[in-house]
Amino acid sequence: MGDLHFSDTVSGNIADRVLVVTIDNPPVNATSLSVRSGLMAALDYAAAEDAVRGIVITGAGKTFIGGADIKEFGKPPEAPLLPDVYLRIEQFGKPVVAAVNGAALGGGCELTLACHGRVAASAASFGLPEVKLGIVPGAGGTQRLPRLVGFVAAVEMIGTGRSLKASEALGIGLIDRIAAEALVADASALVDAMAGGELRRTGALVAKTISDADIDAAGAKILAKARGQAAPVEALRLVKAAMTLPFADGLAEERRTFLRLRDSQEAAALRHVFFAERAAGKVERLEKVTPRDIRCVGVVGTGLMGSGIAVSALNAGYQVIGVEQSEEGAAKGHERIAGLLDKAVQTGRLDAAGREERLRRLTVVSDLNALRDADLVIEAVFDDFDVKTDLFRHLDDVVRTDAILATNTSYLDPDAIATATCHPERVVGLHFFSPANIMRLVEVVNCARTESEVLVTAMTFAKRLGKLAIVCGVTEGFIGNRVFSAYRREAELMVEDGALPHEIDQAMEAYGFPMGLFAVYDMAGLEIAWARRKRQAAKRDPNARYVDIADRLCEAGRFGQKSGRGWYAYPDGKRTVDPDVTALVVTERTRKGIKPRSLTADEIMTRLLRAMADEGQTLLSEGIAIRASDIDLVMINGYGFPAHKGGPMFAAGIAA
Ligand code: T1G
Repeated sequence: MGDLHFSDTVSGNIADRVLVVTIDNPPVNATSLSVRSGLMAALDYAAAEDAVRGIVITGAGKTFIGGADIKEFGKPPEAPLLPDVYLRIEQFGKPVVAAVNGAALGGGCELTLACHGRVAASAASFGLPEVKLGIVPGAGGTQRLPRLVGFVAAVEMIGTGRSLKASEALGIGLIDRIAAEALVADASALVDAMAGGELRRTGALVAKTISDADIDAAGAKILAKARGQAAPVEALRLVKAAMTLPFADGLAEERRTFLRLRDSQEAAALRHVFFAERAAGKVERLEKVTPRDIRCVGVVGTGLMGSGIAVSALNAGYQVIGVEQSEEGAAKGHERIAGLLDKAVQTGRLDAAGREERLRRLTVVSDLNALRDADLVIEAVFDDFDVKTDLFRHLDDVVRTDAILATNTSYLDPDAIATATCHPERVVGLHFFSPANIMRLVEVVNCARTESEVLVTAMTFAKRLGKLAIVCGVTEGFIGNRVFSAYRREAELMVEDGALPHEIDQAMEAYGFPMGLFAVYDMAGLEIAWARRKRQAAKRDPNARYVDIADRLCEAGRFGQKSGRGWYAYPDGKRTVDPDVTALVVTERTRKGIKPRSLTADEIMTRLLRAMADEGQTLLSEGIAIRASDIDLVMINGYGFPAHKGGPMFAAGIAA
């Protein structure tokens, strides 16, 4: 804290005639009321003191400002309002420079835009993530950013919510410089350089004109991804307005839009998702358990799943040992992993040096004994009970006593796999989604005998991979596949009842799913599920309603997209409704004596959502899922449920 006290969260001190204002409002220096009023008090002070030549604003801790306080969104705003504070900064008679020490997000980024100069630490980042919360920037961001960096870069940032590193921010002219050594000293030097001169006020700048074609092209990219959400569309409209409207009118329009969106269902849903993600990592009785140190990760099986897991672990900085059954298999596994890294280089997500460095941390061998030094071994071999139990028994003999064994099984019982070992307490499930290096979701399966420390270590590991880790109890298919099975069943029942597959898909896509269920089936292939159904046929309840249509499709050799036909036909690769499938559906309905009745898109979605929420309730009552919001996150991140609808439990009013 500095010598000068402006509010509970804002303090200042004077060095070389510059007032250095520090915002200290843990955890992320959100611009809550005491920050806003503290900034106003600091401006009052600096205006009155002749000895003060200018102001530097910085943040305490690792964040500069994480934005407006999202927890305050439901409450009536209290003056001074953020846009007014920023307008005052912009119009201030002495130079105000932001010394950006960490993430400057939302209202934090907007504060920097209102300043006369911006200096950043190399670890700083800049973003306007409001669209991810279903809103638009509400403190001048949509009007100031295009004036500073131009239309295209502004639309890209505001329309997607993507953050930029300091170096990228410098590249587009968002900041003046990256601090060489001492951030605050550098920012103070900029104040000195500006003092007495004409100040560069962002609101007074004129955005560089660009052609209508360029405007349309940049806008089209945003609209293509909006999938029915209002916020990106409004963001685009506001940034366009900045090119034509006077600054004050643009600000007023931004404010109106911000307030309207803030109270929308879409914003409530996305706020729910934001807090759900923060809650997900927390397991009450485990808060005080310290995770084990993991450095070396073994991955047994380097096929599609294993190679993705290996790449994730390499990206997170781990030593990785892949194991295959033969020399030849090991060589292929190495090739697959290197191939995934190559792809990352081609798409610009990784540079050549990063690729080399990762490959130096990788070995792929054909000998399980290589895992004697591993801290964690993840098996990603064929999903067969005997194969997995055999492997775990072997591993038991090879690995250190404190090493953790994780299974990536999707459908087998991990408790039974654990029981096959001498130390079931060190067995845990890590259920990755394919492709594992891309998909964010990991279900961390807490088996009957998993030790707390093992569970916490697995959660911490998944988070270090950059994944969203959701704790889940043991059940067939875990959270995601249980809910998926429930709504898949409902969808197939609806096909019998009167809706055609493409009508269900259209209803889901209109709701916000990137793809309907039957299109997804065709993409994934129908034969694996068919084989499973045949295996389980004997166990099926003969009195339960069973829909045969998928079986009929498979019997007719319609295995989905790769065989050119499935629930749809694919002439020239394009998904089209197939009259043969419609005929097959009609035959099945007649055979069962069902009198079809057509279903509206609303009815379809109501039934699908109810099936999901009911299964979610069952998972909660069985203790498989800890909280309703975890189920929402699984469906959003693993199954394409639209985030802006909050997840099936939120949509049903179960998770507030
Ligand atoms: N408001 C309230 N709480 C917040 C918060 C915020 N903006 N940001 C984070 N938290 C809480 C979070 O719930 C957690 O709490 C703790 O801080 C640590 O978060 C007018 C309309 C800043 C990069 O969308 O991206 O500005 O669980 O675990 O990994 O236009 O938090 O410990 O109780 O994520 O170090 C726009 C959201 C707001 C930024 C830090 N801002 N935050 O990451 O910690 S809208 C955002 C983040 C706006 C203006 C408008 C990250 C972070 P708890 P964490 P982290």
